[in-house]
Amino acid sequence: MPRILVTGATGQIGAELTLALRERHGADHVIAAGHRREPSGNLAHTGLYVSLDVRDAAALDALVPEQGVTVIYHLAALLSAVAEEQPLHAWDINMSGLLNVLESARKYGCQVFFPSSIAAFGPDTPPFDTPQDTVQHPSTIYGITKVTGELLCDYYHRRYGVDARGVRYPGLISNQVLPGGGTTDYAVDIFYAAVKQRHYDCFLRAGTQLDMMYMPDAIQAAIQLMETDANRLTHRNGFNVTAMSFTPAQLAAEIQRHLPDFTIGYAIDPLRQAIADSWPRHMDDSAARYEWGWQPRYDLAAMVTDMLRHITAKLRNE
Ligand code: AKB
Repeated sequence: MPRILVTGATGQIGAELTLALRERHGADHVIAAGHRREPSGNLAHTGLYVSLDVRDAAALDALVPEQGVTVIYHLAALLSAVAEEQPLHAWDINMSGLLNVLESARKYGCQVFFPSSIAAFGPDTPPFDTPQDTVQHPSTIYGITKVTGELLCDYYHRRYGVDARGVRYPGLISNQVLPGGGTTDYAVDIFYAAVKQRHYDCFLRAGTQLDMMYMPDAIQAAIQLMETDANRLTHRNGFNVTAMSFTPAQLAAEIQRHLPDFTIGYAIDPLRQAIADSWPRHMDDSAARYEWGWQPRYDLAAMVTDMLRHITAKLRNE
């Protein structure tokens, strides 16, 4: 039975991934580690929670053997827009954190999951059907930490045999934990505004097309990749994965099918627009489909139906 540590467990992916892993392996086998946000709800009540700053190598090095950790899902990181406002801080959290995790994994023989992002690509990358292996050259500090992270994970595998694996996530949409400081956050914010006010002012232009994914698929991708027989993998890190690709205008139109009086306006944030403009429009994820059977369950219509159902219920109970 694996003994799993999830860093960034109070964040957008971490909170749901921790609960999914606890369901799968038993609550006692999954340790949640967070730093900036306090755990709440089921996360706080179902298993062990530790406060951990991933930049603290000594604390991580003590925790891993003490708890007999065999697998680390390393999710603690700053997202794109907030990273652009504090580049040095973003480099520190995103890179020192990953290096510390890889070092502990090397010393104690752990498997590692590292989430990269569409941000690992840049303006020189082919924007449509973006190949698995292509020019990356990201123009944001967040993207630079992601591409460096992919390379570091590959290096630790080649040099030390660390079983490090990862995907390039698109924008993630969750009905539970809110994202913080990302460029794709509009695709979550819009649902709360639609249910509460029937209007949303989007910070990206109407036609900004980006890859997206509903959180249950994102959780499934991480677990499925980590459990795949290593012999099937040609790549290990930075697998392109996507489930849908849409613009704010297309998302608004799909919401209007459920809420006909919903309207959208545009109040462009130049920082986030510039970041979005540097990312691909639609990735080719055939390598993930071929090597480990990646198959998303939610398309735009299914995601919008499920999000509206959950957000409506959540706001009614508040
Ligand atoms: C962000 O917008 O920063 C993230 C991402 C695409 O990595 N959601």
